Amino acid sequence: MATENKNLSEYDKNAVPDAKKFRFGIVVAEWNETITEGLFEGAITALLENDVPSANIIRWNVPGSFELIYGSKKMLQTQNVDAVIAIGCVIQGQTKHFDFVCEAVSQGIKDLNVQTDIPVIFCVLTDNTMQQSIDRSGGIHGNKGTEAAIAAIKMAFIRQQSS
Ligand code: DLZ
Repeated sequence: MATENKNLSEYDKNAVPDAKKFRFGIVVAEWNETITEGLFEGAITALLENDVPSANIIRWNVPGSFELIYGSKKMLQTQNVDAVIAIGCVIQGQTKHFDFVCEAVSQGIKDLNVQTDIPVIFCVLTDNTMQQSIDRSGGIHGNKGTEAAIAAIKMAFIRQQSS
């Protein structure tokens, strides 16, 4: 059972801050939908288990991982959220598209974190095979959506405490 962080100087990596009053945006890419839905389930379950009211969770869909950048930007600009979770899954194919999408979405999400004051969590799987993605979206290697939700709570807390 995780304890709660009281303030930043007492930071404990195993503690999850009180999340009851935070609002979260979740932006979900529709490409590789079975995987991104698994990641979303992991994320929303973790938020609800940490007492985030369902009314404080806003979900938007975007077509692909490339669009997570714009979707996350508009989410943080318009929805009064404390953190955004960007969920996508890019799987290696026959062309260079994988490299371009991975590079763009990782740099784009990084840029939002640099340029704006609201944390955007990178929950984008970049795998060689579909099986690797299955294993990480509720399979044998857990659920990266769950980890992303905990990261979002921690980052919302850090933002609150440092404002
Ligand atoms: C085009 C494309 C390809 C080939 N592969 C993926 C993928 O594996 N995962 C993903 O999220 N999106 C993919 N896309 C779509 C792009 O992200 C984007 O939606 C289109 O290039 C339109 O901008």
